[in-house]
Amino acid sequence: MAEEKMLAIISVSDKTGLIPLAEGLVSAGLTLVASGGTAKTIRDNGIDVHDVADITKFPEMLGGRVKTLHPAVHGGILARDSESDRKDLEKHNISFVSVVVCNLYPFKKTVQSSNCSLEEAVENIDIGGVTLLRAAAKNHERVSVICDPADYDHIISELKSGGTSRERRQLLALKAFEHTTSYDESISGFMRRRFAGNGERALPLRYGTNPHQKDDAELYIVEDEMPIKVLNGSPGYINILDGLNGWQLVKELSDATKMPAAASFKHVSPAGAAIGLPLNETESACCMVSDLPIDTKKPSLAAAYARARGADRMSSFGDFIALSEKCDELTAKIINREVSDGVVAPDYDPAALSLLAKKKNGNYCVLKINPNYLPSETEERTVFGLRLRQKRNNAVINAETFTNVVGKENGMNKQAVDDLIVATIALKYAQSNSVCFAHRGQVIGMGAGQQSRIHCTRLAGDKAMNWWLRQHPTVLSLPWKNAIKRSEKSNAIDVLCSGVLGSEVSFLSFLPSKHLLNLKIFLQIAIDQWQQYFNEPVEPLAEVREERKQWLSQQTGVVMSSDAFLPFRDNVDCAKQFGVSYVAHPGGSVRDEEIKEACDEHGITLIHTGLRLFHH
Ligand code: 93A
Repeated sequence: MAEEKMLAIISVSDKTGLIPLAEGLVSAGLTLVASGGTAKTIRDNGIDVHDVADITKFPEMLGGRVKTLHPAVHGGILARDSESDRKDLEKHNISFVSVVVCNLYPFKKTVQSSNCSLEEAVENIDIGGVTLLRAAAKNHERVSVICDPADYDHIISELKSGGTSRERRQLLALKAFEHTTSYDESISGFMRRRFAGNGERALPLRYGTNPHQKDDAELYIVEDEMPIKVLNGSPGYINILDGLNGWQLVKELSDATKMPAAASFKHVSPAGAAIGLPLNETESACCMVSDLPIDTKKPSLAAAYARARGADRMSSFGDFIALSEKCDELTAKIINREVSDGVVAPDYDPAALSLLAKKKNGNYCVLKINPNYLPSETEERTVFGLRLRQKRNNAVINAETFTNVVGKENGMNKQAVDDLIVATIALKYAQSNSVCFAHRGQVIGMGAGQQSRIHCTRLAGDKAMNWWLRQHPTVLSLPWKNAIKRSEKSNAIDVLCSGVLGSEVSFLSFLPSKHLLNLKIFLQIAIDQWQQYFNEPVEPLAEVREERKQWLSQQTGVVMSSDAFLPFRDNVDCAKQFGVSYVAHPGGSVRDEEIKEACDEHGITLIHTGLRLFHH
């Protein structure tokens, strides 16, 4: 073969556009060399083409497993335009290759078929083609590499008019590397499922976010061991999101406070989160754990979960739980009698595991996480086919975070600092915007996922108000009938404390009287139904407005944290109504001064954290 002749190596599984491509390459002055099937197709169409064997002097072998893997091919591709490389080629009678056209064995398509055997998959792992693409892409300074039939036309026209530009070759090289990367990902994905799919690297999930997103739902890890083991049940996609967010939350919370921590997640936001501060009698009653022997002197994991679950019992219904420590039997007992979807913890006492494994007819999801697992510093996700990458939010929140008091100091103390840590770490794992109220080591109001900050604050305040009202003597002494379920009690208490029981008629008085009459009847039925839970009639709290207001005004010492700066003072004014005495936000608003004035006015200690904590 004449030394000056430039070769184009063609080896394609997908033969779309092959003939016009071959014609184009010939008319651009290139000599064609192609692998078996590709050469045959070209030749059958009357176009001159050499077999690879013509330059390798070696036949294709092993039934096609070795076609192009030869120095005569790769020397021609990888040689630089330099004196010494030229000499090497001359010495071995090898021609320069200036164009490589290759697309790979259809591995992805092959393994998509449900009855694909391992042998079939293995035979579809392309070696020589990947090597052609990689070599040509590496030597893009001189070689044009084409892996996509959609590029044939414009590359041919560039080759015909003097050759491809360096920029074009760089883009083609990038495309080839991306092509081989995604090809290798599908091979490793297949291998992971086949060889390490029983939990070592991959966990199949029940389904994705919704039941119709069933195919391919899995959790997997690359180049590391799976830090999660499924001890019972079978997690779904949202369970994993809740579990991973919850685990980070409780781990950071217990690291920062040196106390056991628990979180109760729903829809990827904490409905409750707490450290295991011993509960007082009222808190025990509100959290519906008065009957259990939870330590009243020392912090405990049981107290942490009782608080996390007790804060907003309505939102925690069907929660996914995270525990910072080995789950003991007492904590498992609390979990056992609640409606819940699953739990993640570093370990389980045998008695605890045996209780949990029986829950939900044996389907309760129990995950064990390796507490020493460290994720990589960057994280990635795909949205609408596009990949997003960022540094992980590894901001550490501890007592140091709350040292910058910018307004009048009104008595920071250890409890306030711990509560600020609880509220702020909870925000770090709550969907933004979010504002969180905490008191005595637990979240008492989470306002998450609102686009307007004041709505977050109102929502958090509303939930905090609910928490306070649940401690009202009327609520604590409700004359329950026997056999009312825990979830029904929570619901009935929520109706009572939210003030929705029959109290909404007045503001609807603009309605035509006919409708109003219907509505009154409707509400009366609701009240009657509600009264069915009790042995004797209960007077709704909302109807004793003054008493309600009076009760709420006694509450103080609450902390409020915000995941981004407070834009207006209305947030502070609103918070004050719910007993907030400490406000932490990043600061940096144009109205910082106005916020400070509002805090000073209300006797609230204001802290700038300098740390924005959006989470999505
Ligand atoms: O089995 S291989 O990995 N061994 C090789 O040496 C080799 N060289 C090219 N497969 C190889 N190829 C692939 O063959 C190409 O990537 C292309 O997909 C296919 C084209 O084969 P044919 O020209 O025989 O139709």
